[in-house]
Amino acid sequence: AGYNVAVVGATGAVGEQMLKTLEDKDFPIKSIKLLSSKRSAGKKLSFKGEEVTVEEATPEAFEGIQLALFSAGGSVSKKLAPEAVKRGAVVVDNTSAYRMDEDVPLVVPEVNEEDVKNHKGIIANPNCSTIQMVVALEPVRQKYGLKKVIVSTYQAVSGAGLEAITEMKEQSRDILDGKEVTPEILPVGGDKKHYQIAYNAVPQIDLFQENGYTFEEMKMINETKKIMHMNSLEVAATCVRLPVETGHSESVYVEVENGGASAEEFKNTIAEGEGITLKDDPSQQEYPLAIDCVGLPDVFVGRIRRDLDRDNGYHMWVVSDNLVKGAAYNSVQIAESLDKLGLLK
Ligand code: 11C
Repeated sequence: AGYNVAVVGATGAVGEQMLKTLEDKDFPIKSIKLLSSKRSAGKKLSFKGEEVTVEEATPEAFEGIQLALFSAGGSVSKKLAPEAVKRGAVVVDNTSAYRMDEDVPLVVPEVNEEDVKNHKGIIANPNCSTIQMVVALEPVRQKYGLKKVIVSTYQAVSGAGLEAITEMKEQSRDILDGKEVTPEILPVGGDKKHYQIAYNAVPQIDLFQENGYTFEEMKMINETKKIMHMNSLEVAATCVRLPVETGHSESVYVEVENGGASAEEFKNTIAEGEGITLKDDPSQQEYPLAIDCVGLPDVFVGRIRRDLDRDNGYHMWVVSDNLVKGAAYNSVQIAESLDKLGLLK
């Protein structure tokens, strides 16, 4: 028993985690097809101890596929997700291509699992920095109601792909060796200028929009409202890239409808949230660190304080592996929800 599954973008940073998560969670699989660009086709990857040859992603490759997990960039999803759907597959898409489409549910199972029922072939997996934030916000919303969120991020280079990791490592080495560096990828492959990421902090992730916010910032704003079904929620974001390999960190300030809870009560509320591990003990210098969350599926929360001026304001530090809960793990959770609800044919 199990499903015929395709993983598109199998050779990328997220693809690698996708295969690992499917293995770890023992998702019911009858057959697996690993798809990629023509360039990476022919590579061999291991799945459950078997060697699988990566094939080129073409429309015909989706014949007989019931579930397709896409993580090969927006243009690939735009071109091939409809082809997979046409052939009967349900697509879980990890790019920004369809996230804001009205017909496409945008799902974080801890928050809005039921939305998968409204799918018309495609379900979108949110942006990594959005996912970890809404997981942390959900218990707060349930208990106190949400009014306003202000987030500043400290994001890892793996969010920009394997090449960005290599760029950071090579730059670090070159700088220590006293060599000159020539940035070529970060902050954004497709933008006009590139800046050094090693030993630096870069306040640009993705391209600037006309309103002065970057696309990453607008994703955090718009996706949060959509996932939480809260159009009137006030959200502001500033997204910054740091020379961290994996694990996004976020400073989140939240104002709730019903204030007054002590920091201790607020901590207990967070600790009970689904998918959250509270790590918060200043007396022992205990707080979430990016390097400690690598490879783990949880969202880690700490540094919880009540605002000093507003009795409905709280501050927290939210950390998660951007390739795991931020991408692959959440996609596989969506697949599990589809399976559980009998939505995979
Ligand atoms: C980053 N958040 O850290 C981005 C990567 O929309 O799925 C994920 C891009 C996306 O650069």
